[in-house]
Amino acid sequence: MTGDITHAEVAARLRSERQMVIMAHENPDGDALGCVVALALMAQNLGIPHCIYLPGRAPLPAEYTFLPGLDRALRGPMPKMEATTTAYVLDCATANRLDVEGLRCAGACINIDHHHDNTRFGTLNLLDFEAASATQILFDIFMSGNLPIDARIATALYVGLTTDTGRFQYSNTTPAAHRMAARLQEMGADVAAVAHEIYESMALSKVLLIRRALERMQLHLDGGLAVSWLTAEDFAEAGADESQTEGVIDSLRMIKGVRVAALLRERLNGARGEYKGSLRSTDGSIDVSAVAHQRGGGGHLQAAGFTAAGPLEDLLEWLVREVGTRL
Ligand SMILES: [Mn+2]
Repeated sequence: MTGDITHAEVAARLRSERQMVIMAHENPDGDALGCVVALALMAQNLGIPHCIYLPGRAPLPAEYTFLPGLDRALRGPMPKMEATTTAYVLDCATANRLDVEGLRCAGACINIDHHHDNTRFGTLNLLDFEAASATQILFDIFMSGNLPIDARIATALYVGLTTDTGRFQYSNTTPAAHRMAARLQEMGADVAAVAHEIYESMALSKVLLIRRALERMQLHLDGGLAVSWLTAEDFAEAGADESQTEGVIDSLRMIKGVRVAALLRERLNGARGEYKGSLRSTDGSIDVSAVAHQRGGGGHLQAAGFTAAGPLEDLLEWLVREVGTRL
């Protein structure tokens, strides 16, 4: 049975939880990590036993490891849950990459998300497609229940907001997003420190990856599509891991005239020759999640992803064709 739950109802539940497992999607981004940290800190402040679980084993993106508590996150197989445990799944459009059987053991699974293609996999679902980030939904939950947001929680919520809006540049940067940012700053979020940690502390290995991606870049469709790719060898040469790919695509999307940017990267932990594709639409005129859906992926209208088997040449050809029909 799935049902909808309101912000206030989640806030009320939070005050009476006995045990929580707080989780997000595989290859978590700034929003997913901001969510799990903010909710874990709230659980801690409320005195609720809890843990953070992040599926997969790949290292977490280094730019977010300043957030407190991520070093204690459980990785690999999902922790065993009991009927007294509530699973909170954050910023996660589907349960595909989660252990669905393991989730069923929990007393309830609360799905809190803002992806428009969310599959409503929770026993209770709080979906807000207008929210700029999933941390915005958490913020609204905390505010509706008068749950005190301290400086550390404010910082974690701000991390999700600033990364999912592309530093308040994307079209999802609503007045509500700016109002939330202002409130978080008043609550103690250090916006300059966050910007420094996330955007001005880049590992050299990541810079080398970006350099390689730019060297490789191809422009197609009269400059409307910018594509590049990174192989396992590229990662080895740069001394980089998969978690350092986040943000590489931004160097492609910023070029004048580019309406869709695409990056294909070979998976290092998956099957050899399998690629993860990231897609960005710069002006929102093309729904890149529809392109990603063709290969079993998904996401937002302007930011989507998929995983597909190679060969690389076929994937590149398919991308040019698929984007070409939509430009
Ligand atoms: Mn998000």
